[in-house]
Order: sequence, then C-alpha cells, then structure tokens
Amino acid sequence: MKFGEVQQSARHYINGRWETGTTTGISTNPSDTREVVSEYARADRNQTELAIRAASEALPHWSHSTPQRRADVLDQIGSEILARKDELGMLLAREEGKTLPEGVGEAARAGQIFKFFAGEALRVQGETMASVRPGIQVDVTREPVGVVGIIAPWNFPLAIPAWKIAPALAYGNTVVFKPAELVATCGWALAEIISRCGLPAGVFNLVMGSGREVGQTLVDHPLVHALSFTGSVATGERILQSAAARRAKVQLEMGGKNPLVVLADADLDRAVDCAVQGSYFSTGQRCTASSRLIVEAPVHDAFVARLRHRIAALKVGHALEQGIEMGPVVDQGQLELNQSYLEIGRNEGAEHVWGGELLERPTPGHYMNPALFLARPEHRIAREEIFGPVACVLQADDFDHALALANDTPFGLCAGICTSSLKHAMHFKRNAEVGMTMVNLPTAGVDFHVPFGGRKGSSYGPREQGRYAAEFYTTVKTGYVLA
Ligand code: TXE
Repeated sequence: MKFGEVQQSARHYINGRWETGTTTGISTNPSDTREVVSEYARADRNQTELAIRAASEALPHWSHSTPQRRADVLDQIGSEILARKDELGMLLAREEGKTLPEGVGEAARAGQIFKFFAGEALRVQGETMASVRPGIQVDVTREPVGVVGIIAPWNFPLAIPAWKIAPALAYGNTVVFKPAELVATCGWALAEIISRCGLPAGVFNLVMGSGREVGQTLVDHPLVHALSFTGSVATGERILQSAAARRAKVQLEMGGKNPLVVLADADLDRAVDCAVQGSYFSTGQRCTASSRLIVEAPVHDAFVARLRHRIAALKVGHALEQGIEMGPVVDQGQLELNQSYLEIGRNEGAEHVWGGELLERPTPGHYMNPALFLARPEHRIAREEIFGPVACVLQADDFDHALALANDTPFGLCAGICTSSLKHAMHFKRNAEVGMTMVNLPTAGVDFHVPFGGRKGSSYGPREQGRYAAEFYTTVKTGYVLA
C-alpha cells in the first residue's frame, strides 16, 4: 500500500491490534477540499483508556528490554521512513498543505530522528561518584519515566510525533500517541510503520480523536506518568494545570512570536532571504516562524522594498504543484483567523505593505497571499502568535533598541539576527531571552540532534530533541552501596 496516493482508511492501533473507532472523522486536502485524504477512526474515553492500560501492562517488560533491542527497533523504523520518504512526504503535503519538497524533507527528518535515537538507546549514561561517607559507593542511573502520553499538533505531522515517540521508546517508556485530528492520516501512517518493526504489543499505541475527549483522558489518567505536548498556549496551560494537580511530569511546547533583527551592517539580500524563509515558508505555520522583523532605521526602507518585491513574486498554490513555494493554509478556521488579524492590523493603524488577499486557484483550497505590515510594538499583530503567512516590520533606532524590541514579548522560543558585526552577534546570542538563537540564518529550520525549546511563555519543562531529551523521558535514581 502506498501512503501518498490513495484514499486511506485509518484505524487506531491499540495493544498490537488495529481497531475501528466509536465514530469516524474525515480528513480533507487543504489544496483541494473536494478530496478526502482519509476516513479515520475517532476514539471515546473508554477506547483511550484501553490504550492507556495496554501501555501500562507492556511497561515492565519493555522498560527492562536491552538497549540493543530498542536500538534495533528504532533503526528499523527510521530505515523504513527514509526509504518511503517520498510517499510519506506526498501524504503530508496532501493532508497538511506543505509543498511537496517541504513534506518530503519533513518525512526524511522524521526518519533521521528515529535513527538518532536508535544510537541514543545505546548511550544511556549514568554517573559514579565517591560518597562523602567512608566505604560507600554512589551511582546515579537513569530509568524510564513510564507510560508517556504524546499529544501532537497539526503543523509538523511527522517530525513532531517522531521527536517525541523516538526518545520515549529509546529510553524504555511505553507510548499512547494522539495526533491532531487535521492530520490523523499522517499519525496513522507513522503508526503503520512502527507496528511492523518488532515492538511487543502495547508498547506503542495510536488513538485518534478530539483533544477534549482523547487528549483530556490522557492528561487526567493516573496510569499516564508523563505528557509531552506541542500546540497552542491555551491548551498547554490547561494541560499544565491538570497534570500538575496529579503530579504527572509534563513538557509543553507552545507558541512563538519570534524576532528577526536586521542591522544596518547586514548583507541585505541574505536578510531578505532569511525573512522570506522564516516568515512565509510552510505558510508561516511554524512555531519558529519569524513574525516580527526588527529593522535598524538606516536600512528599513530598503529592506521593506526588497522584501515586498520578493513576497509579491512568491508562487502560492496547490501543495503538489511543481514550483509552488507556499501551499494553502491548513483549514478554513486558520484561514479565517489569519484574515481576522489582517483586519485587526488595519484597524489598529498598522500600515499594510502588501498581500493577505484570498486567492482563487484551479482547485478549491484555503489560499491566501503572504502579507506584510509596518507595525508598532503595541499592535496586536506584533504581539500575538497568528500562525499564518503574516509578518510585520518594526523599526529600531539602533542595536540596543532592536534587542529590547526583540525581548519585548511574552514568548521566548527563538530569535535571529542578520549582521556582519561579531560583537553585536555575540551580544545578541547572549542576551536574547529565548531557547534558540540564529545568526545570519532564518529563525525556522533547526537540526534534529540538538535541544529544541524556549523560555518564557513558549515552553515549559525539559527541552526536546538531541541527548537532552533524556531529561524528560527518564528519571534518575541514586544508589548507595556499602562495599
Ligand atoms: O491547537 P490545540 P490547534 C496554535 C496556533 C493555532 C492554534 C490552534 O496559533 O492557530 O494553536 O491550533 C490537543 N487536552 N498552535 O487547535 O488545540 C489537540 O487535539 C488534551 C501553535 O490545533 O492546542 C491537538 O492534538 N489535548 C503550535 C493538540 O492538543 C488537547 C502548533 C494541539 O491542539 C486538548 C499548533 C485538551 N483539553 C497550534 N485540547 C506551535 N506554536 O507550534 C486540544 N488538545
């Protein structure tokens, strides 16, 4: 069966078996809303509890499996994803609306993440220390946290689940995975591969359905020891309250309002390139998108003119069409939200530079032009995460002002700067109140083998990805031995 081409019927994967749902949902193609991508199973509370119990029962065995066994499973999953990256990328493009090259790139990244954590399974480290008391040996070892509930968003339907599922399994945890409903088929495709790579029944479970029912059941269930969530701030906060009340371990990745600072000494072509890629690629639907372009006064007008020229030439259309640079918005709700922010921007007095119009294409889809505004720091379009192809330029008097503007946000995911000054680049790296900084690079686009996450309102709990993922997916035990 090829993932990319035909209409799929997607079932849950619970305790090693494929199960129909209590109801079904329909996933459609945002590039052509007449096209059904799948009819997928939707679970209720009872079915979700079955998956949680299966994960709980599988835990003792899997948590004691050898690192080699886990490495082999993860390596096999990674190999199959990489071998099928074109079909997976096509499915992703059809269901989420990323362009085909973006979809294939994301699928490849998901495969690489599984390969990386195959290696990490063999490298679980501890410490041995001298005791402060005579004759005693002390060691610190890492153990799995237990059953992990994984709640994923729609914007990276393969990579985000991969960077949560792979470390969870690598460190000996069992998993219940709930994809976002808009991209249930991608979640199912990932599960279909995982189901054939040698895991015992119950170690990995897929349950699709609503956040309110499936997600909330995971959040509240006493058998779920840890929750890894990526999504909106409002949902993240709700999950944090519930998880904290029952003392479950929790990791949240939420929004961003990331700045890209452009100093007067920057290579302006590169700066415009960074802005286009960071603000508009993937239709601006990335938590790392640069939606605030903070530009030093001497180059402000030249930068805006060049950026306007570039985005006016961006090719917007069907995600599978060759040469398309920006696909559709993911769904009607997000399209309306983006449009409402254009209105808010205009009403608050931000200057509309270009774009934002709804577009007609040969197929009915959620198409809009990329939009650019000149804004002031207090404008809502400069403060709130929109999650669409809408960016604004803020003018800065000098470097210090630019840095202050960059940090003037409740979010703290990432921040970029374009400059030829080493001094300013280093100062910015040190003083930007974020989890990730980029110099002369777009804010979006990160490696998979290093930590990912932010500060302030963007993130909560230990970082994801790279070897730092062990902080969340393991718990440490201190052992004392009188020899
Ligand atoms: O997010 P939700 P949505 C932002 C972006 C977007 C907005 C809404 O601004 O416009 O969020 O997107 C599950 N208990 N981001 O509605 O609701 C839900 O089913 C447990 C930014 O998709 O947060 C889905 O699987 N789970 C972000 C996941 O949570 C619940 C990426 C995310 O859904 C739940 C995505 C509950 N009570 C959206 N309610 C980024 N910055 O990366 C929902 N869910």
